[in-house]
Amino acid sequence: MSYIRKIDPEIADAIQNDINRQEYNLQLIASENYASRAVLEAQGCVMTNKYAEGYPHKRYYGGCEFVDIAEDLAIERAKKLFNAEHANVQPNAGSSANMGVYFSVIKPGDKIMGMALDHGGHLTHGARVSFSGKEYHSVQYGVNRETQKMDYAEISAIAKKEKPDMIICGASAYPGKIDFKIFGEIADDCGAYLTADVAHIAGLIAGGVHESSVPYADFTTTTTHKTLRGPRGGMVLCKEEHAKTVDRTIFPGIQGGPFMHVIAAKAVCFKEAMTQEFKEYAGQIVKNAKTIASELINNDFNIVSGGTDNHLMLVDLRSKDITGKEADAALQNSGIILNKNTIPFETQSPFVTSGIRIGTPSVTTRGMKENEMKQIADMITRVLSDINNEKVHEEVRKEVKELCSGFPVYADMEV
Ligand code: DSN
Repeated sequence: MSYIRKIDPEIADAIQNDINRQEYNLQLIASENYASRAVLEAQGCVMTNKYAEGYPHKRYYGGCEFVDIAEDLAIERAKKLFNAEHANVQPNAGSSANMGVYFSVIKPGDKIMGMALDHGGHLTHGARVSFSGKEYHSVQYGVNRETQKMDYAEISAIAKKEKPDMIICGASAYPGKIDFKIFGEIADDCGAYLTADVAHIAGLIAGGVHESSVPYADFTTTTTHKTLRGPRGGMVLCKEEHAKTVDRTIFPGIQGGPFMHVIAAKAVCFKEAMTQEFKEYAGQIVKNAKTIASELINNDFNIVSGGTDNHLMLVDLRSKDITGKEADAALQNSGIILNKNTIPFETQSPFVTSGIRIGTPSVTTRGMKENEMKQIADMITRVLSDINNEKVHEEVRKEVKELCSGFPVYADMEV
């Protein structure tokens, strides 16, 4: 990346510092990952220059013959990877994928039913502050107070009473498996469309570790950069009967020129996700998350719902008398990067929170396994047990750097 340094040293420094930050800290943010060099190269390529409004072979601009190859490959691979009838790979983000689906089949004022944000849902699943809560009449479901898991009987009862036009399942901070088949039945029973937003677990589905939503949902939306480990972006998968309306809604409905460099990188990501190595990666993500959760439970932490079946867990810090905000800051100062997170039935503000979210996609990409997870759980425990002790932070910072040095990912990258 020598050109950046010549032209813009300030940005070169910022990028170099972020390379070092990513390399020598433990990335435990559940929605982040390390994209491969092949994905990064595609995302940084000359296709960024190309306008290609429209779809492959039906563009509004000349010179699209090579970006057409990239988009055709991305579409075909996405369909194969997820066994889907139709794929639209143009959404720039998960939020625009969701917007594209809602705008396709429901009208402003119609009723949507998604999981509440503080129970693990996403902003675009009907939260008041998002377009989804403003444009639509939003009703929300949550987890059961006792089990802290989805209660399908209760979700079904809400659906029967509210008769939503669209049900949204999928979550950003839910550590359990989601039963898409039951959601399909609930949606059928009340005549609603079902959208499964699998952004967090798309890599687990692709790797065969979690059941796919595709057979049961009218629409499956996802981002491509979380467990799927591709470039930052979104995608819609749907039944053939909805293909035309989804395509028309994504372009020209809500987006203009697609990011062809990102679409090329999505194609690379889907190819990588079809490999045996990726299947093993997806399995290891879950094994790693289970190891951290059980170690933290042994160390007397409360884990929401008692454990995890996916790539993340939520630690309820109320019994430790510390907030998510304090824990997040102390861990960051020790080289452990994660995020404060609301827990079900949260009483603190979203800026403070009672919990933290821990995810294993990034550390698993580095090649870390159960032994390293035990070490990570031990470091988290030491920091959170003596949260203001700068000496502990310093010790842990050193251990984190040593651990990361043994599992290089971008160490040879230079700007
Ligand atoms: N912001 C993402 C997350 O961290 O879960 C969801 O889009």
